[in-house]
Amino acid sequence: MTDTSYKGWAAAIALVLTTACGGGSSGGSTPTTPTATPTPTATAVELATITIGANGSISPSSVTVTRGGRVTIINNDSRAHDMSSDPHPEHSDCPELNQIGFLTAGQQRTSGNLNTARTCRFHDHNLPDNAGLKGSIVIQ
Ligand SMILES: [Cu+2]
Repeated sequence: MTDTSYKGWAAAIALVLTTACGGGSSGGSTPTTPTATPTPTATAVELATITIGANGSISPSSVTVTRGGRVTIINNDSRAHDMSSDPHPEHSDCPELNQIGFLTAGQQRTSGNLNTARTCRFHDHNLPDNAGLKGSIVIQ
């Protein structure tokens, strides 16, 4: 009799353990977060604007325009800047940019039409080595 009741007791424990183990419902696959696709390429516009800030540096240093587009440079610095096409001192690369030229404090001017798909670089003719006043215009 003792033998039989022991077996029944063990079976009851085994049943409880099995039930407890089967209860886990976790472990579903964690959804992977899709990687956001950054869009670093600038949108080409017909008229881009570059500002010379009070810190004496241009922002942004690169803009993208459509073919035939133009660029306006606004001088918000407290001193004058002479914005000219590269290379210094010939300014022969993109003569359309030379139409911007000398800007007194607060003044702004727009380039001629940039008709060729290429990249035009410019600088401040009076500060040709100032990296903060060098920029590029991508014509698409
Ligand atoms: Cu120059």
